[in-house]
Amino acid sequence: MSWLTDDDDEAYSEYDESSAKVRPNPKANKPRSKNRPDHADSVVGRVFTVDRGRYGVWVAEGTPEERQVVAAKARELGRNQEVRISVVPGDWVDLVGDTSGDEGSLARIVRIRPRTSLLRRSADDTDAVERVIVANADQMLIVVAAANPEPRPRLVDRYLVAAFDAGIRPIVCITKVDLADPDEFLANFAGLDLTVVRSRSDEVPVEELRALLDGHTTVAVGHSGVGKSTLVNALVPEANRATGRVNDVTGRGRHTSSSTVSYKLGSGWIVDTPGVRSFGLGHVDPAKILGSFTDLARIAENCPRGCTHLPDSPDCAIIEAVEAGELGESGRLRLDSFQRLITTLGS
Ligand SMILES: Nc1nc2c(ncn2[C@@H]2O[C@H](COP(=O)(O)OP(=O)(O)OP(=O)(O)O)[C@@H](O)[C@H]2O)c(=O)[nH]1
Ligand SMILES: [Mg+2]
Ligand SMILES: [Zn+2]
Repeated sequence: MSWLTDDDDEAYSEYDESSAKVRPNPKANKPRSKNRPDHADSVVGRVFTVDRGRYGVWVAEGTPEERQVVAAKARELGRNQEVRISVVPGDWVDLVGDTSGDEGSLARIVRIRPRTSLLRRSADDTDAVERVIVANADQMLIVVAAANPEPRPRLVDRYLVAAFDAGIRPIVCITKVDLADPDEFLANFAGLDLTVVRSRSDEVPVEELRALLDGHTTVAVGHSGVGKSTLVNALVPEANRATGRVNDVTGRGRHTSSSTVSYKLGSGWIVDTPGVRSFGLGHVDPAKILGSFTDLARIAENCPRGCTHLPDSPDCAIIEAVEAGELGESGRLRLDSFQRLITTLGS
C-alpha cells in the first residue's frame, strides 16, 4: 500500500490552505536536482493539530527536550507525486529548519512516516469533498447522546463501518444518561460485541475511560452536541476545550469545535473532532466489513461466488448456518448487524 499518495489533499484544503501552494515559484523554470536532500538532520514529531496550513507538532515526547513546534509543509513534500500530500493530526513527520519551538519559530515538514491507519469520510450530500480525519488511530470512541440530540442508530452504523474499514476498534460512549435511559437504543448494537461506556457530565466515568484509552490513540467522533469535548475535558482537564449548548427545540449542537486536536492521555492520545451531520462511506469495500466479523467471514468461504449475504441471497452459507442454529442465539443478531452495516454502504 502506498501511504503517501492519498488523494485527499485538495479535500483537506479547509484546514490546509498553505499560501506556499499558490505562491509563484521563482525557481519553477530551473531544472530540479534529481537527488533531493535526505534531511539527515531532521527530527521526528507527531502532529497534534492542523490549522490553516500550520501544523502543531509534539517533538521529543517524554524527554527533557519535549516541546511543541509550529511547522509548515515543505514545498518539496509530495512534489514528485501526482497528487499533493496532506498532513493530518496523528501523523508522524520529519521536521527540518527551526525546530526549537521558540515563540515565532517555524519548522518544515519534509516527510510523513508510514501510517498504521487512516480514518476518512467520503464526500456526500452534506459535504462535497472527502476528508481525512486522523492518522494512526487504533480506537474510535463513538460518542452518542441518550437524548438531546436524539440518538441515531444509522449514524452509529456509519461510524462502525468506517472503523471496521480502517481497522480501528470501535467503542461506544453513550452520554447524557442523566436525561434518558439508553437501553432501547443500545439494543440496536447487541449483536456486535461492543464495549459500551455510559456517561453523564456530572459523573463522567473517568477511570473506566482511562483504562480503555490508556496506551491507545483514540479518535472521538459523533454528532455535534453529543458531548465529545465535555468528555475530553473530563479526561484531560488542561485541554480546556470549548463546549456548546444544544438547542432545546431542534436538538442541534452548534458545531462548537471547529478543528481536530489530539491531547496526551496517559501513554496514549485522545483526539477531539468537530461534530458532523453525516459520514460518507463511498470509499469503503464491503469485504472489509465482513473481515471484521471473523466468525461470519469463516463461514462465508462456503458462499457462492459474488454472494452479497443479504436476506435474499440464494444459498448464502452464513444465512443457512444462522437458520440451522449453528451460531447460537447471538448468531441471528450478528447477522442482522452485519447485513445492516453492508446495507448502510449502499445508502
Ligand atoms: N445533561 C447533560 N448534558 C451534557 C452531557 N454531556 C455534555 N452535555 C452538554 O451538551 C452540550 C454539548 O457538549 P459538547 O461537549 O460541546 O459537545 P460536542 O460533541 O463537543 O459538540 P461539537 O463540538 O459541536 O461537535 C454542552 O452544553 C454540555 O454541557 C451529559 O452527560 N448530560
Ligand atoms: Mg466539541
Ligand atoms: Zn453469503
